Amino acid sequence: MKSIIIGTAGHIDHGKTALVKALTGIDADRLEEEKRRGITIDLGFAHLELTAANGEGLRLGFIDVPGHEHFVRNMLAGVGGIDLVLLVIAADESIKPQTREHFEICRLLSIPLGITVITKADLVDEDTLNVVKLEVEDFVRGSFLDVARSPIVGVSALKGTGLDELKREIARLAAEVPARDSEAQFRLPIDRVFAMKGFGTVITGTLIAGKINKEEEVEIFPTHKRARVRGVQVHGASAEQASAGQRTALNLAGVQLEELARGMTLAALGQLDASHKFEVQISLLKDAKPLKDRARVHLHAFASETIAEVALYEGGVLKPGATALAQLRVADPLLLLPGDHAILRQFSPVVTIAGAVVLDAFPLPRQKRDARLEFLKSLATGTRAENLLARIARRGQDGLSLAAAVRETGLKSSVLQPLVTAQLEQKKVVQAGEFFLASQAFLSARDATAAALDAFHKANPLVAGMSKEELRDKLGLHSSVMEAVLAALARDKKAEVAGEQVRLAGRGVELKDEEAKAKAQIEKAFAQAGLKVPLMKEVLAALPVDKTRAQKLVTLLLRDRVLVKLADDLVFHHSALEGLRQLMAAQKAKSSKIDVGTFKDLLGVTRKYAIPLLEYLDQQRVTRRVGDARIIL
Ligand SMILES: Nc1nc2c(ncn2[C@@H]2O[C@H](COP(=O)(O)OP(=O)(O)OP(=O)(O)O)[C@@H](O)[C@H]2O)c(=O)[nH]1
Ligand SMILES: [Mg+2]
Repeated sequence: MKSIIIGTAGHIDHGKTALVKALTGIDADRLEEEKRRGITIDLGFAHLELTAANGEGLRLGFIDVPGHEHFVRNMLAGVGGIDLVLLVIAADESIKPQTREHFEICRLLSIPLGITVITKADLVDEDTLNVVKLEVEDFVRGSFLDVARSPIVGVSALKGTGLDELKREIARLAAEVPARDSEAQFRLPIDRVFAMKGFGTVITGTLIAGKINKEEEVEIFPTHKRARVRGVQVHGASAEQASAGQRTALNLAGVQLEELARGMTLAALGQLDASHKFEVQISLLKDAKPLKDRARVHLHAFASETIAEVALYEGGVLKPGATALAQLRVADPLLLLPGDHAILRQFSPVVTIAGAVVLDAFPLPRQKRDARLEFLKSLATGTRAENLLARIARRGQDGLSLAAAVRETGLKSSVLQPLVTAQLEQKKVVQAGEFFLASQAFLSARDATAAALDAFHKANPLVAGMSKEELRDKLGLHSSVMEAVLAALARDKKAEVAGEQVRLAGRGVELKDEEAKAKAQIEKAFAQAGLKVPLMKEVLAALPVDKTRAQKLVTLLLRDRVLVKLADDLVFHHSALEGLRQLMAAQKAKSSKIDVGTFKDLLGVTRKYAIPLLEYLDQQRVTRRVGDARIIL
């Protein structure tokens, strides 16, 4: 059975609620104040089942909106997820201000389908009805409601005339409603929150993407709170699952009523995220005032509402009727994804002025303007695969993880993975651990690595190679990317990797035989001495090489941290210091406090050694000095 969401739109008192009731039998004005004042204030809901001409069952969910100009915000909270609009115009009043505003909103939101309904047909004679029809025809010309595509139906909710024709037209158009994207992560913008006796917390909304199941763990945005779906209702009946395009009510466990509000969004746990900045394409209405760069506006997207600043990318002012790329910086974080629509209303006086389509919800902070614009323009026209490639490419040498791709696109990883695999096969993309890099970016990371190694060898002719850590810091690469780059260089025999050390092939110090022997001799002398280290000059004097070369060998050993210098002429082998740490750990079991005397006795060394060693331990946070003694940490 196909599920369709139908919204009403139109000026106050034109008969929207009466029409919904005539069609469904349900009074959508549920608030006491609405009944008392005879107007709609907040969203109302109703449902109806129809059979399409092809025999398919149709489940229609109605969202009835208020027409009053003060409640356009509530209208906006309902209209975001609809498939089809009934633009209601009373025959005795014809087109009025909110007829225009609601119609513009529907256009700006790119609502695909609609029917213009002329209500209260019983209040006018046939000539007047025909005149109103002509006016309306003119009004909708060129839009999605143009009579070439979309009917105008005259009805009387009071007398019941025209209702059958309207149902027929709804059933006909429902067949044209495109299936919602089931490959997307589920998102449910919350439009109502209430407590139900015996059930606890209930939220309702139009499921705009994906599917949601009973017992599923969900995340609430922007607060990141979690909840469990205890029960699902679709169009008022219990269900195991709700899918995109259905009016959905969820009974939530693990969350308090006060932690939920209209405007929040439910989504799959740990998959998506809210954002403060959105790259959008803005379309300014023809009769709006020019929109200045940095203007503040009210932003409405699905059921949410916040204040946003509009930063125009091209030119300081957007002319009425024009379209431009812009960044919206919102006061409260929102969960929006590419393709989502928003409505902008002037800050004051509050009137609808523009629509915005989200292109990207996670702008890179330091991307250059030209690259950014090129990226956004390509997103506006690209296929799913092309856009994914553009998203990978814009990350340059940082690459894009699958998790980040899910967050940016709202698609499931099961949809993205095959796209990435194809791009890996086509060599457009290279994988580096959990990241995917555009081939070009990977190549330049590779070249930069080779250049950095070359520079290192030139500056340090006596050093065997560069440490990976230093190389990574220098290039600013993530360790996964670094590893993949080094693996690629090694595969091409351009570099050699030994443990934590990297060198270009054929570069780095090649110690001559006697130098290598001398180096080993120094190391051995210190390793065997433990903490009672010899004087460096004595060790060096015994070597088979001259003094300057011997000194350079010591530099090498210090650089590679084989030897550690604690003070002038006080050098230890790293293994001796490691042993000292273990000794201190064992000592701690006996007493957590140690004075210099005990330390000396424990190590069997003189004060000359004991003091620098204790200072070393302090610095390494193995001990902490308290007066003359130390606490072992
Ligand atoms: N004669 C006649 N009266 C109608 C018809 N439809 C609605 N009305 C009356 O018009 C008044 C307004 O109708 P509603 O359905 O509440 O109008 P609405 O568009 O929902 O108004 P808001 O929600 O406040 O914007 C009520 O008194 C209805 O009884 C109709 O087809 N014929
Ligand atoms: Mg109403």
